[in-house]
Amino acid sequence: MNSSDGKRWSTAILGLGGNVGDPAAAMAESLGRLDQRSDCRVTSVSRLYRTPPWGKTDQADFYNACAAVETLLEPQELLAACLEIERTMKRVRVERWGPRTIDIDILTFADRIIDAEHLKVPHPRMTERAFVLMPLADIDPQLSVKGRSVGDWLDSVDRTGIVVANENRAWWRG
Ligand code: A4P
Ligand code: MG
Repeated sequence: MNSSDGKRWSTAILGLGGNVGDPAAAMAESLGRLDQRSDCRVTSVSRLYRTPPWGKTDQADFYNACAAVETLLEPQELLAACLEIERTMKRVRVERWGPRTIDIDILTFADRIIDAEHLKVPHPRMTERAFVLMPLADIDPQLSVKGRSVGDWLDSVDRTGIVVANENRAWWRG
């Protein structure tokens, strides 16, 4: 599939999370904003999960989800679009792995491997994190990441405390 100016559609998978305010609403709004762009379309969204905090554990539970996005953007441009949405959602960054309104990570971008200063794809920590792998398995358990399927990676991580907060995969639609 090509657009008129020769750009190609690629499929990227995003990981979304937050634990301040109303994270589900913030994630829904973020996905809506991406989907409204003419160069992005949200094609598949996972169930919504509530997950215990990973890393820095003395903070509120997170909500997490994943979404597949078809895009004409280059990876760096998609990152810029996600960061712009994060800024718009008034994300306040205080400490690493600390509380956040909305965090959007690019987990994969087609089968590209990117090791730039401000963009690492696949996301370096995604295969250790049940809060990423569980929603990702809703979208594509067969997806190969760093030589193993998402389903295989999921079998190797601790899923303790993670619950489905919304079964309805249209949870993000307004
Ligand atoms: N960056 C590099 N690669 C990427 C990528 N693939 N996608 C750069 C997005 N950004 C990428 O991002 C800081 C910078 O990383 C970006 O500006 C971009 O240039 P950040 O998300 O603020 O990174 P961080 O918080 O310093 O580190 P990290 O490890 O990315 O944090 P995470 O992964 O976002 O983790 N517990 C639960 N249960 N659920 C969560 O969602 N999230 C975090 C934050 C901690 N604990 C959690 C959760
Ligand atoms: Mg991040």
